[in-house]
Amino acid sequence: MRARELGRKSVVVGDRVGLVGDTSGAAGALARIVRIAERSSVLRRTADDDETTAEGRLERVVVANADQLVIVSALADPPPRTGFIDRCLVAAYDADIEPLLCLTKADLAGPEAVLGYYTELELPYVLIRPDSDLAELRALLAGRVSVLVGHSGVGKSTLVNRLVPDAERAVGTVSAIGRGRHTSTSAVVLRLPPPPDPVGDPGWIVDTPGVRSFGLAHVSAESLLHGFPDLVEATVDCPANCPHTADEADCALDAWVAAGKADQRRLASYRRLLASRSGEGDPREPERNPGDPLAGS
Ligand SMILES: Nc1nc2c(ncn2[C@@H]2O[C@H](COP(=O)(O)OP(=O)(O)OP(=O)(O)O)[C@@H](O)[C@H]2O)c(=O)[nH]1
Ligand SMILES: [Mg+2]
Repeated sequence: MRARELGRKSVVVGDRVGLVGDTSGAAGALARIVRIAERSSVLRRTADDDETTAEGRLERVVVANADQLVIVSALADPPPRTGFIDRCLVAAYDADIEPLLCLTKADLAGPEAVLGYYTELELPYVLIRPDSDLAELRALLAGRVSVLVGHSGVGKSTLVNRLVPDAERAVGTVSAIGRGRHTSTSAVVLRLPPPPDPVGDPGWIVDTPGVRSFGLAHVSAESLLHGFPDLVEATVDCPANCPHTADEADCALDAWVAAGKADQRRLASYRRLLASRSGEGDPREPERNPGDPLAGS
């Protein structure tokens, strides 16, 4: 229970709290949350990108105190969307949380197209198939609080059930994005089991409900660029206060891409996000990149 003295301060998954009362954890035990510790990180998303709309101002805290954002994308069923992954990267860098790309359903399709898109980024990634060994992933999760985010049906809960054998997270069937049923309806944090030869902290993992898009109204236009470390370096050659939009003739990003130093599709994705923040994007498909490796999907 929350103590009344907390006022309107919300408690979110990942918060470290002070408790009084029966902290035995036994069935029926009752304790009160009297204090919320200062958060080391806060991962937020908004319902929409435009901060001038009510939806854009509706901000949700996904998780507190996460060290790692595990961006879960299926390689097929549902198809990967680099636009969505790019948004998650922006949110991660903005919140100072390290990103890890987790490509699931590697038994159904190869990762080449998605990985090709991120060549210049040196983004850490893991490939998951139903029979894959999870030792590499466990090593990346050790000692940290990691939060899984991704569309509905990409296999977040399936993965959590494999990582934490007694998790018993419900898993669903895949349906069309946006219209689909979301199997998981709330976020939970679970302790990862200790390895056979326990050394150190195995870490914590947060399973979250699938999201259709990752709204970034809370991220300033300036901070958006931090989600594109492959582009950042080019902007030292931009004129002062360059908006980096396609119609800015002197923007140095075009020459950077023309010189082969970054992928044209990444620049296009960045500019789509810029446009989307000012309400010019298509709100129905905010996560779709026309230059997606799986165009037309
Ligand atoms: N072929 C294949 N199917 C998988 C894999 N991982 C998960 N699935 C299937 O994908 C479906 C959806 O999995 P879930 O774990 O419920 O997906 P989720 O991301 O938790 O979905 P939400 O809770 O709605 O956000 C299930 O039918 C899983 O069996 C995989 O690596 N390969
Ligand atoms: Mg789930």
